[in-house]
Amino acid sequence: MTFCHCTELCATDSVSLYLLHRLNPEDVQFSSAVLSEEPRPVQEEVSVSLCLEPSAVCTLIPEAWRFDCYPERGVVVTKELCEARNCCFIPASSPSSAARPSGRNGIPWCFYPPDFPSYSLVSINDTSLGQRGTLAKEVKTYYPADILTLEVEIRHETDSRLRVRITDPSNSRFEVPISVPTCHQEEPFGLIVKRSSTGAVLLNSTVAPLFYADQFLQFSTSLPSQFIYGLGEHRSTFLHDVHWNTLTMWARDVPPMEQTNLYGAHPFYLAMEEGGNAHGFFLLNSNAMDVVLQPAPALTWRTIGGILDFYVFLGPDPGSVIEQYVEVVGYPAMPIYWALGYHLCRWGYNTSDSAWEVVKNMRNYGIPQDVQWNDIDYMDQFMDFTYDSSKFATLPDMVKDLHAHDQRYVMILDPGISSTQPEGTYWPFDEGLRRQVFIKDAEGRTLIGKVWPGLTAYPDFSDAVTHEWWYDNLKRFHEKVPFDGLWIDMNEPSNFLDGSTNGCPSDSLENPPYTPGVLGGLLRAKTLCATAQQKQSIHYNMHSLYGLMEAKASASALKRIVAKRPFVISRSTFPSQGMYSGHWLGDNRSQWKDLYTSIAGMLTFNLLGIPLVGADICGFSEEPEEELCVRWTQLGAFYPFTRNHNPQDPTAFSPLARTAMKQALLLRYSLFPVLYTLFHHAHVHGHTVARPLMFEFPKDVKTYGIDKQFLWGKSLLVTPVLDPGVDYVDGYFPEGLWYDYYTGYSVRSKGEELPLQAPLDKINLHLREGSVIPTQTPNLTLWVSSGQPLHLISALSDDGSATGDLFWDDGESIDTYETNQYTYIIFSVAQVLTVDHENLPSVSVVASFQVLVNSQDASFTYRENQVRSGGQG
Ligand code: MIG
Repeated sequence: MTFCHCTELCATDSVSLYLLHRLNPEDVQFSSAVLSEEPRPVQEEVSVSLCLEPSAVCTLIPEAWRFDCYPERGVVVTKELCEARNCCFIPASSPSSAARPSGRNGIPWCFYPPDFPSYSLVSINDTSLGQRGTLAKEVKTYYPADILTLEVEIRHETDSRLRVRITDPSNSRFEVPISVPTCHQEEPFGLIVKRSSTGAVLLNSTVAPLFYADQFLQFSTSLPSQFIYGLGEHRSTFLHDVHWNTLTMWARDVPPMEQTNLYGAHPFYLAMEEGGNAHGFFLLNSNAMDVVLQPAPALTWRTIGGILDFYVFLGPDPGSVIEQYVEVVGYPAMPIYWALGYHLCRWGYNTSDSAWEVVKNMRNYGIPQDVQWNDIDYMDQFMDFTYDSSKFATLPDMVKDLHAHDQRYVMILDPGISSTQPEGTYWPFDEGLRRQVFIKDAEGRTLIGKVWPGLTAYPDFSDAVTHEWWYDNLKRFHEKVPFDGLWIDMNEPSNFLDGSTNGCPSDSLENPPYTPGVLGGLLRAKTLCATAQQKQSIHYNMHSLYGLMEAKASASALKRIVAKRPFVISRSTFPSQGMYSGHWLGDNRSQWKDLYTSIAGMLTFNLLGIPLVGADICGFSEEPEEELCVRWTQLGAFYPFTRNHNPQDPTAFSPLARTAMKQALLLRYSLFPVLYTLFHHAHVHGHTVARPLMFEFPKDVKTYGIDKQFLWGKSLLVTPVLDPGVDYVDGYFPEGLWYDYYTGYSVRSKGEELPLQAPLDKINLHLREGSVIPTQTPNLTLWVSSGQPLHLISALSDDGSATGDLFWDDGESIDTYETNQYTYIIFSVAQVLTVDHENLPSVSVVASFQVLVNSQDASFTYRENQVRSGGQG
């Protein structure tokens, strides 16, 4: 359909087809095609003048509504260049944007006029689930291989999920090879999705032209608010800044910094609407892309390949949006129980004995530890599936000792396989060559890059043959070192060279007409050539899927080897990753700022269906101050995945600091039943584990930007200290009754910030009214502590009631929920006023337990007359 904002005055050939579909009877009305009633504020004016002077039209477009016509970087965009694209050129008013003739973040000087050519809807037919139509455009734009005819398919897949696919009917294009619920083709443009109950416009693509050239696909939409979340992986606040903020996606090995594409790519956002409703948007596309946020508010997807295939999730509350998203990309795996314990890691133990020493010290000090890790220094010359037989001679003994103490061992693996060992001496490479598992260059030779072991080949995890080879390697190594889990690093994939030892060809894949704002300016920067060949497609399309596919191979191999739930932690991630692995937030620094940003990172990954996530506790690079490391261990005790990866472990600090860290970890261990149950709900329902406050209080706008506090599930509020030298912290308490976890004292909040005492040995924790949580006496490992008796803590609401639940199983068998090998208990507590035989009134508490054991009912009720109300009871 044409991009035309004026139905009346110049709607000559533009289709005024206005389709209305009931998506959800109550909720949403959806229309495709040109619609001109509400879209954008300036509409009236624009449409009037459109039929007048073209340059006058340009001046009528408010700066916030300019859509960038010249996103190319490194070009000084002049009036001439801009007008050659038939776009409007007006230098921006604010001085701060003067720096940008072509920069990535600022008000565009060169922007689309309202009549810029776009697609018209030339036909549309009903299908069983929606419509299918044809889009056509008359003029080609300046991007090569512009596709003039497109097919669009709109499917109302469920009551809460709309899917739109726009494809090229005459050529098949790359599609992301992950299994999403099956659907067929095409998409629309000129799309408006409106929530009927409120009138909120969730999506309106008529605000800018649609592009669909071979290597330049662009789609813009207005947003109903400035409250946008998700769009990983980036270092930012939890709430994204919409003031000309470009978020680039292309998996990249780099220490997290703002405005930079990081390890993973997640083209999904959650948006809040007025009144507390929420919806989500997922673009199923793995190519390098920019997502541009601008203050209109509006958002532009700009990708350089694949198709436009997107989903709209209608919520209507934030938690439901995530459930609906996770239903499409895949539910996160239920972690093995010890995944939720404390993990200790370090790059540079240098010997197995020194790693072992730390384990023993931890035990001596009574500090909980479930898992010991090793980084690349365990390997022989950094080669996968080997260990240094002198410095790490005692590694097998250490692993044996860990197992004897109910502890586990995890080691790192990098994808790069050394390619320079004498033939016959390094099975992984020899065998890999034989089975042809490695990624090839454009000419079909094994592509060689450089990583820790020196020159390396890269396994192609998009090929099933490679999965089998990976399994064989793991199995052979497991016979020497019986590891329990895997840490997969460098899987962007990272390369110390750009492309390969032979460089890369020069063609339109390596130098696309438009390159998103990737760090280094080239797709091949610190990774493989875009032209490299993988089984399922060229690396240009597959790049950001590398970590996902390696995780999938690793999880399935591990499952076969240990016959338990596989534990894998991956650096690079893509949608559906949660099915195979967790994630750590990469190479942070030992700085207070990194402590703070870790919360946003953790919450974002919970939105992305990868709840098993945490940052390197105490920071990865630099030496932490003791105080920082204490505060970090306290916050880290509430990361769903808790790993210290710093030269300093808890035993390295003063007795005071050590004790504070120990307390924090014991607290986590005592809450294991709560955490484990939350993971069950993530696995079965797609719930978040670490949860933003706004998920529970979506009508309270004050919660929308909170990223210094968070919840576990619906009821445990965590308020960490994030600043040096303080013994108090301000925390926001949404309206209601909150109980101090340690004292049981309650505060009633009207929805306000309250000061809390926070000496060095305390992390503030509050229990929301109406909740019951199960706890256990902690011990040095989760194996032991999970065998302890259960306690219930009830935080009664005003009417004396509270509820909670517990999921329990053997902690490690595969698919216990799916095969009914579990117990699930719902606790409910009610205060009942009774009158005894002497007519004396008394209050008793009745607790009922709805119990399911292996799907059999085993419920019972319990009455007690003397129960403290509030706090621990
Ligand atoms: O080039 O294995 O993010 O956690 O310690 C650096 C060494 C490679 C990067 C990982 C980090 C790990 C380090 N690795």
